[in-house]
Amino acid sequence: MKTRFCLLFFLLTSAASVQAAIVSNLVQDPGFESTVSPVLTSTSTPWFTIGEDNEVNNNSTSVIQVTGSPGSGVNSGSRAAQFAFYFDAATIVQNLGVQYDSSKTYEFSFYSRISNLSANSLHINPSTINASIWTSSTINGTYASRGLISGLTSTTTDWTEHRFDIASTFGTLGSFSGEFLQIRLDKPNTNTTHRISIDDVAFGVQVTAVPEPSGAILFALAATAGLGVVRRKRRSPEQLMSLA
Ligand SMILES: [Ca+2]
Repeated sequence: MKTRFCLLFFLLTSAASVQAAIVSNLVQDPGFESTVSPVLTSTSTPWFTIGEDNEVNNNSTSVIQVTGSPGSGVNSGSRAAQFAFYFDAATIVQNLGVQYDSSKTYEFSFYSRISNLSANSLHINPSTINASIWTSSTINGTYASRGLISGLTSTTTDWTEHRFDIASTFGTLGSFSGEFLQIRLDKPNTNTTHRISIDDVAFGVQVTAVPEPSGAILFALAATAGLGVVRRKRRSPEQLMSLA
């Protein structure tokens, strides 16, 4: 019985270990790998900027693509986006082109890292990021904020993952089912201590997969069945003795 209990426990814990996951990322160019727009501007796609210095003339180089190797300059691939100007505040934006469905569970995540400590004594403000979700009744229309997470920090030593369960973090979004989604990553502070890099943005429907029986589980089921046969066979002589 003890062996069977252990196998049953194994089966249950194997099934419970299946995690919810995003099945398809709705973000285009999530890792900023496209070379089409190495400088993000108010008119670049799929990522564009809002609030850059000198954006009126669309020639600000405040938010750029930087190159590097995974784990250092970039989180993955060979490129990342960077808020390169200490003095400037700016926002990286993407219209996802899909409608929010309040019956589904979504997840929003991205990685950030700070670098290049400024030597300028004016650059004293925290190098933080705000993440927000906006919606509009028409695609590429007028978007309104449906929730904001502010003050997200990272370090110079490693890339930091920021991950949000949409329902609990952006509570007001639930009232806007059917509206088109927009995501924003904002450097709200001017005169920050560091440059801030962003990589691997993900936004998608969270699905808890129904597990297929794995090889280990099938083996355990077979082993459980086999033990039953062995026990019955071993019991037979005792039963014969008692009958004698
Ligand atoms: Ca990348």
